[in-house]
Amino acid sequence: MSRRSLVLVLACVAVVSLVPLGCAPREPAGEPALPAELAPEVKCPTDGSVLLAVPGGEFTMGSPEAPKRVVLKSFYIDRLEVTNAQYGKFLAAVAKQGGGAWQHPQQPKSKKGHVPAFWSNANLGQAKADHPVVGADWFDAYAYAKWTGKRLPTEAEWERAARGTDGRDYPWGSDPPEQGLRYRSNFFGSYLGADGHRFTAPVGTFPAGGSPVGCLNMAGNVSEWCADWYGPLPQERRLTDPTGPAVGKSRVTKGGAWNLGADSIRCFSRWPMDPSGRLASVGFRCAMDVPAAAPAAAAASE
Ligand SMILES: [Ca+2]
Repeated sequence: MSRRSLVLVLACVAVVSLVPLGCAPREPAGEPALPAELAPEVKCPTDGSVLLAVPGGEFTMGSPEAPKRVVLKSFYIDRLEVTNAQYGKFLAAVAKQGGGAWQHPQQPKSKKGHVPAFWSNANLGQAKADHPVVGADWFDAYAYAKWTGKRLPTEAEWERAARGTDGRDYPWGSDPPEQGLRYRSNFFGSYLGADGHRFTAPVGTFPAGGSPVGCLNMAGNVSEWCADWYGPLPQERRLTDPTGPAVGKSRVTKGGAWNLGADSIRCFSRWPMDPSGRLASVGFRCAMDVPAAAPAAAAASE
């Protein structure tokens, strides 16, 4: 290929990558109807995040080689990954009040504060206000969630919110995240940067990559901490509200990231990670239990 042709091809890649995939229809979600008492979404007053209701019931968890039927209670989960702007408010609260009230009991005594790695990095850190926070370790994520009154999702909750009930590979279905030069995810595709993002993307990018319940960026962008210790999934084919092993050395991360390939961002993929590890590819989102008096029911009774 001549140098001129190469330049033309690269120019085309740059132009096509700006075309959104938003017009592509999502596969039928197959979501059960929300119980009447469950508000479809709620807003967290502390960090301003929107949480989506995930109705309780059964779903298919795990790889196609070892699928499990898992029953969960209804819960709420953040629609988006936690951003640098949100995390900055948490750091301000820690600076003002000290972080002790939100600290996990097993947090190492040697740990100093909650400022994430890469916080000053121009591509990844606080300068990118609407990008997902990265470089926060598991204890940072735990403390952030506690500050907001939320918690980290269990691995099962995370996977249910990502892939719906029908065992699909990706949040949007079974199609790969990259079709030609059209992308549904910020991941490491065939053409470097052709998804429009060399590192993280603003949260909410790739609306066509949403999950059946409406969560975005569950495949790619940043891998996400879950509450569970990492271990083999239980032998049983049917599980109810699983919370992972009682003890462990690593915590679970899910969803894959901007620097991982298509296979690694499938919903059932899972990685062990040192809870004190701070990577440029790992962030998180929060979840919460359904309040004892659900907002919709409370509003109706007023
Ligand atoms: Ca993600």
